[in-house]
Amino acid sequence: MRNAETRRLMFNQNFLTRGENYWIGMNDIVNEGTLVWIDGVAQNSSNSNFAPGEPNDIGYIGANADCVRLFSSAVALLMDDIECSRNVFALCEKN
Ligand SMILES: [Ca+2]
Ligand SMILES: [Ca+2]
Repeated sequence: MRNAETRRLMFNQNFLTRGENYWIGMNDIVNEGTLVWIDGVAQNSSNSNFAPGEPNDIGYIGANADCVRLFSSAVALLMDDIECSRNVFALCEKN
């Protein structure tokens, strides 16, 4: 999910169901405001694609949004931080 081309292909092929959310292995559980991928790689503008105004540490029911979802908008796959307690699908990537 770090690769923009991969996300573009997935979007074009309607790989994700519109309206569903998918964990992608990025969070700021350890240090609020410092997002890292599950393997320790730091989040930056080239390995992520957040929706406008995100990440904002706000989820569906308020603050402490520490896990990042991927979802299909009308124009692209976008990221947003939401509560880690949400029960959503998960995307796994093989090397
Ligand atoms: Ca957070
Ligand atoms: Ca958010």
